[in-house]
Amino acid sequence: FENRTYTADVTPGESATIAGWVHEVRDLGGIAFLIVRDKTGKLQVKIEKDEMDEELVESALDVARESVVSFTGDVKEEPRAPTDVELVPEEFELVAPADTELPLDPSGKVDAELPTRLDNRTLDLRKPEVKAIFEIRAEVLRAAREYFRSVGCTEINTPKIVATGTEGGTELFPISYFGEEAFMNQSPQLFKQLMAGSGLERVFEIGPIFRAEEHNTPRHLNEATSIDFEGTFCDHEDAMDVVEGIVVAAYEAVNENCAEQLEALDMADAFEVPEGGFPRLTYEEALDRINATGELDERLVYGDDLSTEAERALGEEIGSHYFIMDWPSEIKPFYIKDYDDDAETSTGFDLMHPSMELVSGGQREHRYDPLVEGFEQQGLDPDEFEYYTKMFKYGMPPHAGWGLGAERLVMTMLGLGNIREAVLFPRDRQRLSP
Ligand code: ATP
Ligand code: AMO
Repeated sequence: FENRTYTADVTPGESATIAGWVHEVRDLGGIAFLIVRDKTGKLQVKIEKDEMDEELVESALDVARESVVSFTGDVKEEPRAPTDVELVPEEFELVAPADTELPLDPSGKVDAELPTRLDNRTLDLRKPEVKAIFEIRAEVLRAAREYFRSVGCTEINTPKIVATGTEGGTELFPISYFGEEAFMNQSPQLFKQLMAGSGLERVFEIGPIFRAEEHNTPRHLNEATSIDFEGTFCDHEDAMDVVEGIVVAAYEAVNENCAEQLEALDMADAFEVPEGGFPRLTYEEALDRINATGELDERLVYGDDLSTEAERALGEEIGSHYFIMDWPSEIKPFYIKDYDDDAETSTGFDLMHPSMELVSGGQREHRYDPLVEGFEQQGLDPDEFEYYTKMFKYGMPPHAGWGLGAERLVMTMLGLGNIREAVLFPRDRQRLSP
C-alpha cells in the first residue's frame, strides 16, 4: 500500500488508491455505494453495476461491513456524495474480511455498554468520538513533555518493580521476585527525589503507577498513568507554578491542535482553556468555605481530610481549578516538609478540578534527621529505606515536586463520566484482560 492516499487527501481529477474499513454499504439497485473509512474520515465509492467490471462489482458488493478493503480509481467531484467527492473504482482488493456478526457497531447506530466496549477496544476506537479521546490524550502528554522541557526538566524512567512502598502499606500489589517479596510501584516518589539530588536537578516522569485500591469508583484505576515532577531549589509554591503551567499548556495544545477531535466529541464550542492564576486556598480557608455551603451533614474540623462530598461542595462554589495548601502535617506523607516556623503545618498542596483532585505535591523534607524521624512517625522502618535516606547525607538540596494523574486530567478536560473512558485497557477490580 505504498501508494495509499488517505481519504481526506484525495484530489478530484486524479487517480488514487484508498484503503480502509467498509463503514456502510448502500445498495440502491442499479447503483451502490460503499463508504470507506480510514483515520482521516470517509469516502464514497460508487459502484455502477451495469457499467463496471462484473467481477469487481460482485466482489465489492459481497464484503461485510468493517472488512478492510482497498480501491484504486478516479476521484470525481460529486455534490451528492457526503464529502462532495467520490471514487469510481477500477481495482478492488479485499484485504481482510470481517465477520458479519460484530460484538459492537462502530458506526455508532447501536449503543454498546462500557464493558462491551472495553472488551472490544479495536472496534470501539473505530468510532470517531472514542478515537478522539485517545488522540487528545496523546496531545496532552505531548504538551506536558514539551512544557517540562521548556522549564529545564529531563525525562526519566524509574523502576516499577520495587522492594518498598511509599504511599501507605495497604495499597500495594505484592509480586514474587525470584522468591523474594516485591511490589508494583505506587509512585516514583522516592526515585524522582533521588534524581532531583543528582546532577539532573529537574526531572519528570510519565509512567504507570499501581494501586491495589479495593473500591470501584468512576475516578480510580488500579493501574494509572502518573505525570511526576521533581525539582531542586524549588519550594512548594514554585512546584505549584509548574503544575499550573502544565495544565494550562495541555488545554491550550488541545484547543489549538485538536479541533477535529473536539468536534467529534461535540465539544468544539464548549471547550474552554483555563486562564491560570488558579486560586490558592489554605486548608483552613477551604474548611470554612465548605462549612459555609451547608452542604455537609457534619461540620468539618481542623485535622479532617476532605471527603468526596466536601471536595464537590467546594468545587461547585469555586467553579475553576484551585489549590488547597497548608495542610495539617499529620495528614500528609512523611516526605513532605513542614513549615520551618510551624511544625504542625505542612508545605503539602493539592490541585483540584471542581469535580475532583488532580494533583498532590509539596516541598520535601531534605534534612537527614527529620526525614528519618518522619519514617518512624509513619510506622515505616527507616532501615528498609536506607537506599533512599543515605543519599540525604551526601548533599541533598531543598526540592519540591508533585504527581498529576494523566487520566484524571483527560477525564476532567473532556467531562468524561468515568475514568475508564480515558484508558485504552483499564485495570480495575473486575478487569484484568484485555
Ligand atoms: P446518476 O444520473 O448519477 O446515475 P440516477 O439518479 O440516475 O443518478 P439512480 O440509480 O436512480 O441514479 O440513483 C439512486 C439514488 O442515488 C438517487 O436518489 C440519486 O440521487 C442517488 N445518487 C446517484 N448518484 C449518486 C452519487 N454519485 N452520490 C450520491 N447519491 C447519488
Ligand atoms: P497521590 O497519591 O495523591 O500523590 O497521587 C497523585 C495523583 O495521581 C492520581 N492518582 C490516581 N488516578 C487514578 N487512579 C488512582 N488509583 C490514582 N491514584 C492516584 C491522582 C492523584 O492526585 N507521591 C505523591 C505525589 C507527590 O507528592 O509528588 C502521590 O503519589 O490524580
